[in-house]
Amino acid sequence: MRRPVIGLCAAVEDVSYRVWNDAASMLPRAYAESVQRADGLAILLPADDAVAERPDELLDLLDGVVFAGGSDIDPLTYGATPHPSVTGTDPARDRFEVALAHRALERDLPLLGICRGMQLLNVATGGTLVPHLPDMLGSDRHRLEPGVFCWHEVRLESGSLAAEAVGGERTTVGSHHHQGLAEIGEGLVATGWSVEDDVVEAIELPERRFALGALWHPEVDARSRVIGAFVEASRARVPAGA
Ligand SMILES: [Mn+2]
Repeated sequence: MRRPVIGLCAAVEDVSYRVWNDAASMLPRAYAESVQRADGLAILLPADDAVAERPDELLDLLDGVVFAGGSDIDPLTYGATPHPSVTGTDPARDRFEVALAHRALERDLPLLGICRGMQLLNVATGGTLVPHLPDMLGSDRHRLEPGVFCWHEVRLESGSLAAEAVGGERTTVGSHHHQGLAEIGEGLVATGWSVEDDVVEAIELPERRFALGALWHPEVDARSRVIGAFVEASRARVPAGA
């Protein structure tokens, strides 16, 4: 049987490599490598406005889709006003990912949102975001140092997909975010919370076979079972004999 095809939505960032400084479609390699370790076929998906118009053209090729981390979602995407801490937004990426998330949910295609991708899943279902958590918490404990993950405890709802994917009701997670969820999107339920401050860290759609958002980064944690659980749910979509 072939491996499940897992699409990873790419960022566009200014990147320096060898003699070049250029805008690049990119993701940290941990995303692809964690999918490959779970015996999935990882492919990188650059934003594409034609796909935003007709998501089936792309979703027909996939068994699962990952909304990855990256820059903040444009506040205009969810009807909020700009905030000074929100920079580097990419409306084309937002359009592409919101359209893919909508249609993937309609088709019940397995999807996993990580960090920004968790926030994207919330926005795509009509939810809103806290623009800058330190304004609310009085602390930047979910993003202590630029470019370094900090680790904190999360508790998970018993019997939830989040708890099943993690393999327990308590876990330590790699964190690097300054935004959180305000209003929860339609059909979503919160199933994970930061132990220290109750920030919502996991959301899911119970009606779907695998629709999970995590505010943390399972792809950088070799002990995490989350990517493996997602790839297994995607594998179930591969036709027998394919
Ligand atoms: Mn966190």
